[in-house]
Amino acid sequence: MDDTGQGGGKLGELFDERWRVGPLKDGTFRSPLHDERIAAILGIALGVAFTVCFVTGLISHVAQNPPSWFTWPSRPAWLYRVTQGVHVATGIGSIPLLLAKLWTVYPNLFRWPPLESIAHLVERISLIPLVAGGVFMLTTGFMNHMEWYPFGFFFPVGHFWGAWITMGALLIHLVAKWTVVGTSLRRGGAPPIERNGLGRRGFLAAVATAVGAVTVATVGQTFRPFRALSVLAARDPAAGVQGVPVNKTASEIKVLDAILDPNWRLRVHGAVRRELVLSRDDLRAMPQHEARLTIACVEGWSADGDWRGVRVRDILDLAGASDDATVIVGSHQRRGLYRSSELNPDHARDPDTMLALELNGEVLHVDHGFPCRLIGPNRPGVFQTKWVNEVEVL
Ligand code: HEM
Ligand SMILES: Nc1nc2c(c(=O)[nH]1)N[C@H]1C(S)=C(S)[C@@H](COP(=O)(O)O)O[C@H]1N2
Ligand SMILES: [Mo]
Repeated sequence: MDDTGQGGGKLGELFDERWRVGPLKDGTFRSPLHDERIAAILGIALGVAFTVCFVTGLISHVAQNPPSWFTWPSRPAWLYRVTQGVHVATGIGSIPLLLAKLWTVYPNLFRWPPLESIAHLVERISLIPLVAGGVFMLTTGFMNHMEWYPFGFFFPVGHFWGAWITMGALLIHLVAKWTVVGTSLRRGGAPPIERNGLGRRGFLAAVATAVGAVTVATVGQTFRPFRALSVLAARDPAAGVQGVPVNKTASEIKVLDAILDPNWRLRVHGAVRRELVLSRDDLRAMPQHEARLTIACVEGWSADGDWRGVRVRDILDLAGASDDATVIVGSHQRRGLYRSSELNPDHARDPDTMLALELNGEVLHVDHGFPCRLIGPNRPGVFQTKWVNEVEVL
């Protein structure tokens, strides 16, 4: 790098030239691609990508853990699908960006002198949470999207706190590098060309191509026009019984006996004027509603289906629940976070929120939640509870 060996600050004088061995020697890193301007351009791209990830990640967080002053709306119906699809796509696209950036700047680890000033020390230390955080976010995010959970912590909690640490370190880094980025972008000049090698433009074009390639090869999991190109995606949004992927099957969750019981009933209770106990025939005898709605899984895939069933609000009216009631929809599943979900009044009263009995013209498959499952607009997939047997009005 052209700023190595300046030796300016006070701390720099503490380092004896005799310690300058191995990669610390001048001229170890010859590629002109270890370049400030490339680092600046990749840094800006990563800053934008991480900010998009952070904002869309926080949206997913408040959709799933709404603070008391906030209600996640049921409209627009496509909102969560888009924010979470963008989150995972931007995150995956950041992987080649981060690798390229780290490669470009790693010779700085061997800068001489290693430290120049207290400000330099602080800036160096802030790189630890930045690099570790960036790598942690992209690896845990990617593993989660691949449905691979080898780590011993609950993914969203680690990923959530990792995001704050990473973004904090990114902010410090941005302040520290602001002037350098400005000058190196203005300086322009002839791009460095290594003899027989890749120039600056070529290198950036290669990185952009890699970002484009991983995006095109994965985004079809949520963006249907790219489905045929989606060779690297964790999910094919059209592969699954009744044309919709299945996350957890009925036999995995061990609900088959309960849902196939001829005496199956749906119980509606809590703050209601009449408790209801409804059979499948009772539900089929109620007015049936149809809507095309999306399963938008938090893990980044999404799929549409034509759903048919009973509106939740019709069930609430039949039971005499109040208009502004919050509702818990429970299932036969015994354990696990996703065995039930909450409907805020907006979702409970939405004309498309229903207990579906059919999917794409067929009786709901056991793996999609037979006899009935919750489906509504703009809900994270984890809240589209399957194998519903209980509606509790709060
Ligand atoms: C390869 C890159 C990434 C992938 C594939 C990815 C994937 C995911 C997934 C699947 C979730 C949903 C978790 C859940 O609710 O179960 C999520 C949530 C989140 N992500 Fe990422 N992510 C990536 C990178 C990032 C980055 C770079 C940031 C921020 C700098 C970030 C911030 C967040 C936040 C704040 C949440 C919400 C966590 C919560 O609900 O508490 N992600 N991400
Ligand atoms: N009872 C129950 N409902 C559940 C789940 C679950 O594990 N248990 N998984 C959820 C998740 S994570 C998603 S993405 C959707 C998937 O629905 P599908 O299998 O019909 O596509 O169901 C949701 N409903
Ligand atoms: Mo999901």
